[in-house]
Amino acid sequence: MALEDRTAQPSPVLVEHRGSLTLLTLNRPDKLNSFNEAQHRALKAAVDAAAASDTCRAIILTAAGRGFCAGQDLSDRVRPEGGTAPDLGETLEKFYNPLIRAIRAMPKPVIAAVNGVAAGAGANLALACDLVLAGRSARFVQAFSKIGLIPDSGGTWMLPRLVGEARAKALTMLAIPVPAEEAERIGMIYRAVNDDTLMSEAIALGEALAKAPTRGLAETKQLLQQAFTHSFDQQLDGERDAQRRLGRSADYAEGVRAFMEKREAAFRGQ
Ligand code: T3D
Repeated sequence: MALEDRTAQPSPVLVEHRGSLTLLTLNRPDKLNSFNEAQHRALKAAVDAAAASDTCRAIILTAAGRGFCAGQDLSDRVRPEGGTAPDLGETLEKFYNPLIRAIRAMPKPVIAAVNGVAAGAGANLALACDLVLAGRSARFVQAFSKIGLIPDSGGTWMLPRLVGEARAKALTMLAIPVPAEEAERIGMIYRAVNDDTLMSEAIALGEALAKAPTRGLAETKQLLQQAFTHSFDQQLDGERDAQRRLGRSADYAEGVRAFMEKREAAFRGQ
């Protein structure tokens, strides 16, 4: 009989496939799912696998326990007075930036189901997702200023665009916690929902998106993201090119046929 390995660590990220929907669950609940290297590596590998998968057509990112993610695990950052300072730029270069870039480049929709507090890089990880649902007890905290850092993981780019520069400066400089309902009201997230229906609503949304014309959603996502830095003319050109590509897709042909035949379209993500 095989002996149980009592030293085995639980996986820091759980991956579940429900048909074309992939659920990724941060799984360090006793640390409020804050990031250490193992969680970074596991999440990036799972995100890359979802991006490359032909089966996966939508992703939900959520977390175990009472929190979504408290950002960097600060217990990995404690040093004695006079000790050598860590190179935080290296951590961003190696872990946080590739993760955020992968989510923004993901050619399928990513839903964040924020089940509790999202702080520091954890807040900005959620905001990098395409649709953010949050339980009413969740809150978003740009905690960085409390430890002398800047809002990373895309926070300085995303926040002023979502909530305006004035509010972004207040939320970041004062580290004001934003409850889920307030986050919805100011346009920071898509919707606040009851805690006990968060996962069922996220899954319903994910299943609907997983049946949608995936290539069209991917082109929509990229065009909307580029809109912040492109001119109107560049955007018109981008729309022309995307529409040209999509006009040749199987899902477009199916969508038009289904409309004419007054039936539900059966999109295959192709
Ligand atoms: O370092 C680099 O590589 C650069 C990249 C940086 C990215 C970043 O994310 S920097 C920002 C890091 N995060 C924070 O500063 C957030 C720190 N945490 C908090 O502000 C609060 O804990 C929360 C707002 C997240 C939650 O508050 P609350 O009152 O609900 O819970 P709590 O009691 O403060 O925390 C519960 C436990 O989790 C507690 O441990 P204990 O006392 O039960 O043993 C607390 O120490 C621990 N915890 C919370 N956040 C972290 C953490 N432990 C390690 N790292 C954390 N980030």
